[in-house]
Amino acid sequence: MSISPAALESYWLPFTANRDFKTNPRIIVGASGHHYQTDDGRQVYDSFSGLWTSGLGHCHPKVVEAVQKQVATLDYAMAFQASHDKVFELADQLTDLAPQELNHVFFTNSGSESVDTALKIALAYHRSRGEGHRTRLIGRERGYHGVGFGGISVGGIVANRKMFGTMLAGVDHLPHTHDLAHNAFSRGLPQWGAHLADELERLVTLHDASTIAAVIVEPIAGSTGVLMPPQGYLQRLRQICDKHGILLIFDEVITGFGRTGEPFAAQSFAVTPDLITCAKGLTSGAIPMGGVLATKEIYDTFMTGPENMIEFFHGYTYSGHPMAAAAGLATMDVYAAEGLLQRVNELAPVWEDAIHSLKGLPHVIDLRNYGLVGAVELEPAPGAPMKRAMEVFTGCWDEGVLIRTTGDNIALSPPFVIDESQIARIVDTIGRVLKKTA
Ligand code: PXG
Repeated sequence: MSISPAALESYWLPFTANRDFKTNPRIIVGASGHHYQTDDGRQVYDSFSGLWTSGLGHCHPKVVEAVQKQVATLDYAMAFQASHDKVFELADQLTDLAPQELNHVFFTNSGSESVDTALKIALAYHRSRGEGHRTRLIGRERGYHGVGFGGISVGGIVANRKMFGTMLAGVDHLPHTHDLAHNAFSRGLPQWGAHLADELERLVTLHDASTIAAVIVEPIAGSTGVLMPPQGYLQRLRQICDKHGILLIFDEVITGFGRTGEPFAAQSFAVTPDLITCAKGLTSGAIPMGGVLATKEIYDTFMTGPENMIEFFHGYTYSGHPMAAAAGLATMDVYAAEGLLQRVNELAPVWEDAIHSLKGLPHVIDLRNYGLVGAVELEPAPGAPMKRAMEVFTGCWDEGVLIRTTGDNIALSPPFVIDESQIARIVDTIGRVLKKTA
């Protein structure tokens, strides 16, 4: 190991069992393509593309070159009342990729900032239209929308919420859509559950539409264990939002940029929200960056009042940072030049078969897939939730494959450049480790 135990102490790791990690650290010292290099000289296959980030694989030469060039040309540009050339180009490319109606973008530095920005846009939009009484935000159980106070308020993962007081007032939640009794082992989108969107009508009846600003959901819920939307569910949410003048926000921080075989899941599922949050794949993880895509209707609503006045009192020092913009432009180039969306669509059936080949292995109670996203749900060990999944995680790490676990779910999101033999390797490794898991 390259770092002494004492030298591990100062760093407080995010979303990590710090004491456990520090007794058995997993230290990554390099990356290239599909693999991480560890400090003990091993190559580990990255079957999670960073944290859903690195669809191009790691250290793509075009992204590396663009960032190196940018830092030597313009390291930072004042972001308020001034800007720089690259970010306009990126905004154009991004809005070209997005559903046609979403033709403006506000840049942030992360998914959490994108979510809080989108919630603020929704509230301010209604207020600008004289509907300042629409202040209520609706999230969903098991939703993950980052860690800002807005994001945890609309989020629905109890561990992320319970320590942090009352959070935002006036938030309610839809039920989640995960139901093993009806949908276990579904391939692609499950058939049962579209009616769960009707719970929004119940919330409208309870609170009155005039109090509700927006509904936010992940098209595919990622962090909570990879939950696919039931067929027709998102369409139904859209219809109910339209009926009641409620904005629909898709949090596409993990689904954005090709994971579902289209630039955005909104396009894969043919449902157009009013706002889309994104991050991660926007720069293939190389430089932190997020964004909120908004419709012209929303943008234009802000563009009123005296022209010398700031229209939206919100933004970050690093909004549209030059290096992030350069990384984003290079990433967009590579998506197009290497036909990566096409590749996701070609690989998706192979991926689906590979994931579902794990059926029947010990502890496996569900398998889920869509595009290049996969999940294996395990029966929790009696009285010890998460233990089994962690055992599989460390077993796979020892065998040279990095997977991600959340609760007793294994989540997989390999790089788009994966090939069939590497898909087989991931699944074979998980299968072998599962057979050894108590
Ligand atoms: N929204 C969604 C839907 C996300 O998945 C965020 C917001 C927050 O993004 P930032 O950049 O602030 O972390 C996320 C982040 C996992 C995993 O294992 C998922 C995320 C982050 C880390 C791990 O599924 N998603």
